[in-house]
Amino acid sequence: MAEIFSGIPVIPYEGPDSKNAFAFKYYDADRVIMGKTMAEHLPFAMAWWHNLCATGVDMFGAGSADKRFGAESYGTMEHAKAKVDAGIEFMKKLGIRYYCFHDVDLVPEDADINVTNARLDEISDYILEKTKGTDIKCLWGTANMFGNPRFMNGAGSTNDVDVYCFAAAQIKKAIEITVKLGGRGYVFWGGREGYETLLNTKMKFEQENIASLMRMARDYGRSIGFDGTFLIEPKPKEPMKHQYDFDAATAIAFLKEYGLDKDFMMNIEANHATLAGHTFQHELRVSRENGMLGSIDANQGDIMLGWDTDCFPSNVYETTLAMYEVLKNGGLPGGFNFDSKNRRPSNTYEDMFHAFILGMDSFAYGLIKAAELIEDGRIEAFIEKKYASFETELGQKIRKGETTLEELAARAAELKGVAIPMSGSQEYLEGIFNNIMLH
Ligand code: XUL
Ligand code: CO
Repeated sequence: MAEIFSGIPVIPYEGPDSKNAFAFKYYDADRVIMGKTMAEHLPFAMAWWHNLCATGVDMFGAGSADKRFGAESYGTMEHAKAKVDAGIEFMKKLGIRYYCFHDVDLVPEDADINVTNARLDEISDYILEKTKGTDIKCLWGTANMFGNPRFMNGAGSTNDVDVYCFAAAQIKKAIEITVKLGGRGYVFWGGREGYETLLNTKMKFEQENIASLMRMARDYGRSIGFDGTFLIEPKPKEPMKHQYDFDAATAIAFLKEYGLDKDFMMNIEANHATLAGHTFQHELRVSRENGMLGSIDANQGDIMLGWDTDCFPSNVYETTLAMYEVLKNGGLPGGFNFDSKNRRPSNTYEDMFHAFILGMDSFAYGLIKAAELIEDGRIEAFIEKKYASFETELGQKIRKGETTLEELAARAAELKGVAIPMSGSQEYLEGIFNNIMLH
């Protein structure tokens, strides 16, 4: 088959001094860090929608990138297959082993769901044929339950039983295709699961219906042999004004309320965290400390803009703190999906590669520095010291829930004066962090 990205080689690792635009400066797949290779630490994935489908269309203008990949026109099965060919060549050249998809990223959606489903069968056969003999697999799949106008009032949260049936049908098919393609996860991103105004909304009712849909998805998935992780991808707003999966804490409380916390984990996206007014690290920490850090949608926002810009990650301070959480989590059952897109004026094939080299190098650098942060030990030693008073007998009684307000009040009475805790020393710690980052 003809090469699509002709002139672009397999991307080698050349190290930080290389000036080659088509080489990794930090991502060295075989380099061992804390007992695992970089490739093992960083199961990167390509998002079908951004990389193979999106042309840069925005509300002000038409697409600027040509993503036909040699097909005659968009919206045909010929084009769907050309995207498979392009995607596999792209992943091979970058050494990426995973991809993520929405059902309608893979094939053009027909007005009749039976036709769409037949196309999904055909394209998944084609993907399997084309990836045979490679180690390329699906990381996770999902159903697009936000694009079609029928989902204008939500999918699981819709007011209309027939629309709810379409959501169920799409989930059923998307889980089947995910299993067929060897997926490790199945994602629910509540694209329109929320509301514009409470003047027309039964909030609890809608949340109960979303939970029922997830429960049915879990039961069906398990019944057809899916033993991977179901994931919720929290996001506070956009497209709806308010979305029910606002952030990790909200999504985790929802899963616990409806008895889904044993089968579901979080898929944390950096730009969704910042939209919720949190740092990426905060969302990862909340998920990790609840035993629910499942996967990552790797991107970053733009601090000057208030929407989901899905920029490729370049901020190595942020990727380092993210990788610190991942290392502390013992890795991820999922991976790192670049839910990131080229800027609209970056419209060439070369730009697609530069974007992934940037993202992969940023996470590789983050991994290197997070390991150094842990091995250095100064910050962790400081945290231990900060909480050391809880190692005393009384501190331990508090930790174990074995004391009373009366006993604690008696101790305060003995102390008489005001107890001042030790300094938080933030600037000292930021200096250590800088020292590690810049050395
Ligand atoms: C939207 C978003 C989605 C999910 C999958 O903000 O992140 O692409 O990752 O539906
Ligand atoms: Co995402």
